Amino acid sequence: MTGVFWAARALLPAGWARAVRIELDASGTIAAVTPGSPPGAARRLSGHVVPGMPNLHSHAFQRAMAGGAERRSPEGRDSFWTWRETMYRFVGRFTPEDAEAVAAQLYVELLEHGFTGVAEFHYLHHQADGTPYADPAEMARRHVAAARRAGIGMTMLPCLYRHGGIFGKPPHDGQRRFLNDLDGFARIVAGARQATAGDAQFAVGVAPHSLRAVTPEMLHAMAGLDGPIHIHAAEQPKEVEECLAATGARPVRWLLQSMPVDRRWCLIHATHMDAAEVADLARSGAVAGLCPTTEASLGDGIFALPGYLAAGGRFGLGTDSHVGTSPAMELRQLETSQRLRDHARAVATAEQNPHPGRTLFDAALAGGAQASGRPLGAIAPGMRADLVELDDTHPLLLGRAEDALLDAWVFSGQGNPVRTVVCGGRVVVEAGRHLDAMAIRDGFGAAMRRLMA
Ligand code: NGQ
Ligand code: ZN
Repeated sequence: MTGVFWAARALLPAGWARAVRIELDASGTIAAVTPGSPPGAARRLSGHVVPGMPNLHSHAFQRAMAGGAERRSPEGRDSFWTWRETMYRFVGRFTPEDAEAVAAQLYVELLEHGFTGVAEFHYLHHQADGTPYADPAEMARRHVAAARRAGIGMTMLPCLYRHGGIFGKPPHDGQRRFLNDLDGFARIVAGARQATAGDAQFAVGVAPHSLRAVTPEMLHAMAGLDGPIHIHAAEQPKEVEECLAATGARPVRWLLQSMPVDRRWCLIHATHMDAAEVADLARSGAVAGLCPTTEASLGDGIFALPGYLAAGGRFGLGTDSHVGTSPAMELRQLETSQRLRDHARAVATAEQNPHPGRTLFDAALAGGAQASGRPLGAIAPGMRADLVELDDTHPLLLGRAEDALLDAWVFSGQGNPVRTVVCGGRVVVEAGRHLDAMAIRDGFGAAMRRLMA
């Protein structure tokens, strides 16, 4: 893997720099970064190079549903909960081959848009009738294989799903493929660790699905395991009501007061918080895992970004159900939903950071890296060599540079100005196309024909 890249401009931790030489070690980690260097024999990236964005929340199989679950149901009154029923019917169809093919296509699309890592919140564990596969980690391994094929970095988060409502309600029939006790869950974690051992492109963490799916005892046990810990929290008003009725506290408040929530934790969505929860989640050092296009698609609500940022809160981006697959689109949705609610502009800015594109991009890199539990999110020695070159001759970006170019990428147009993507030192996207895009798309096409048959 040892190699050298040269960037005409690169976004470094200290800011934009010119003529930057980036040297890698054999494992695909950055060894040295030297601005003001001649290109020499290095591979030249003549555009603006930014750190690859970590994607902190994915259910890869849902890529096969994206755009296909928009129809009104006969009863009307469609919601997150009716979408979930559709998802439960669809999830029954996936074979391991389908799951791998769909995940590989998703990971290609993420790379082509500038995501270079994915935290896979993985709960599609068992056969359609709920029986574990001969290898209980079969499905986890399929996702690891898809990540290797596409060349994206991964934080594999095996998910514990045990119940169908807070705390200990019986599971729903559509949840059969997800269910484990702590022992079954431990076998899947062990399989995921074995499949990824010694590979710097991977990390393993844990994911209690939500307060609807595990008990406080299970949460305590999982908090004692290694790696990042991710949980869905307070996405829908109904969850807040049920948690209040069961515990007397709102979900984010319950987590903050009952669990050792700190930098290891990532609360996915955290949409419905009161002002005190916003401030206290920010103070905890945990990451809010925001999935703006999915949250919009599912009618979840709008995250309390101004108060959260003012309190020093950390966030990262997930694409969750994959109706969007681009970091720029997620950031646009995040900022513009604040504008719609507050009748304001340039929300995620400060006097010393007047560009929302840059402010949001920096914050999402830092939060995404923290929640991924891998050395990501900066072009600096010791970090993975995850580089995204933006083509500054693309019509979307022409005439813009540096922070203003990030604003243009995030806030205008539909085109994709990502030209080259390097992930863990390997060039995976060239001239805007993933190098294995055609073969992976063929596999995805075959899987879609089976799934829709
Ligand atoms: C999921 N997705 O686990 O895929 C969930 C739906 C649930 C989102 N929350 C299922 N966006 O939360 O029960
Ligand atoms: Zn999710």
